[in-house]
Amino acid sequence: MTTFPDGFLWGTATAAHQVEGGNVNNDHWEMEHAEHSPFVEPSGDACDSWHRWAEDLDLVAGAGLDTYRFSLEWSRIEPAEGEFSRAALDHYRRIVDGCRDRGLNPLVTLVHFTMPRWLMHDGGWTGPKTGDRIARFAEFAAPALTDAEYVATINEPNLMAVQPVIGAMARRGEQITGLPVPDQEVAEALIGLHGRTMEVLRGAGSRPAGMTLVGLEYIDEGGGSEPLRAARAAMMDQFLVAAEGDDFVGLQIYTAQRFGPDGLVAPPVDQQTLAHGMERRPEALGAAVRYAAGVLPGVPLLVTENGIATADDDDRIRFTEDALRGLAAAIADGADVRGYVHWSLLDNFEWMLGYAPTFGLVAVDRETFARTAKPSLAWLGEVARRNGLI
Ligand code: IFM
Repeated sequence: MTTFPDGFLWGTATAAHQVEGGNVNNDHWEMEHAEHSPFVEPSGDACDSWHRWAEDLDLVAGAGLDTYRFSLEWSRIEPAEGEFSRAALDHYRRIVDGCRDRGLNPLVTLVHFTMPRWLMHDGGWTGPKTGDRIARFAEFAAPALTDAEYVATINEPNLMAVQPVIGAMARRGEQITGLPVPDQEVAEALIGLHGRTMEVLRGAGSRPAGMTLVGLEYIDEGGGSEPLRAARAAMMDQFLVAAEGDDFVGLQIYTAQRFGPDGLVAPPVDQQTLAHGMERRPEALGAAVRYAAGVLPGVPLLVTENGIATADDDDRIRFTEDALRGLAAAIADGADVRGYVHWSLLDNFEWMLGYAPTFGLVAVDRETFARTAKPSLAWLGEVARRNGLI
């Protein structure tokens, strides 16, 4: 039996725009409906979790997991600049309470990619007023989060800083074979916003707070050490260093990047997951955790996402088991990891790719929103109950 540390958290995650439905007032809704939108379909009703969140929590707790990660939707809480909705914030407070009532530790993310439309049209993430605005939002939201187990400020700022680069490449018709390096101006802006949010949360006596980052395994295929080092410095190191004084760092790990002398090398075709195009690489979890633990030896780590987009649930179990073995080995070698949160609870809206990639432990009927647990949900619940792998 491979065991995990006592008190290790086991959970699963969602994010507001991907599951709630009807988030008509954020930037993504607007982009989904723009002429020549890069989104293959709009989010629409998503999984209707705005109404069905209690059923979602029942599924998590019923399986034997003890942690649920979800996010607030800023555009519902502050629909117009400076105009706050107590009713919307109460909705999220009820989810926090609903977690605790079921024995679940709530892990709450303040911003998971989306911003209100008014912010998109007045500066966005790099705008001069965005620091004050995110601080004001965090200040309003903080009282609803006093019973959270952990609070995350911004989800994957390192990936958010890559998105404008991908957008520009797509517009130039360039082929995208892997993640390009982040736009440095956006990276610095997001690190600054994280810092402002942390100040507010600390001032409000918040629960342990930090940011969640995309983590990758970096593989040198031969002669690739220099481009590898530069890419990792831009994508990981600058963000990890910025998290040095935080209470935790969340890591969201799916895949690897391979480098040769000329930079990124495409993954072997037979190793790409069917629905998502990322390399199927369960080893990435242990490798990326080891790297982060080496850079930030004093900061507790949480795996806040890990998973695979596949229609083959047996493969989801195989992938997750292999990934967890790598995680257990990293912990045995000294990485201070406090929990594992699987992405995702539900088959949900996978951003520009729409509903085709299925990351969920639970299937969702697109007409009725009926939830059907897949075998992987019970499997992960068993792992959680045992706190280990046989
Ligand atoms: O669906 C996303 C999530 O919103 C952020 N992390 C990666 C997931 C899978 O692509």
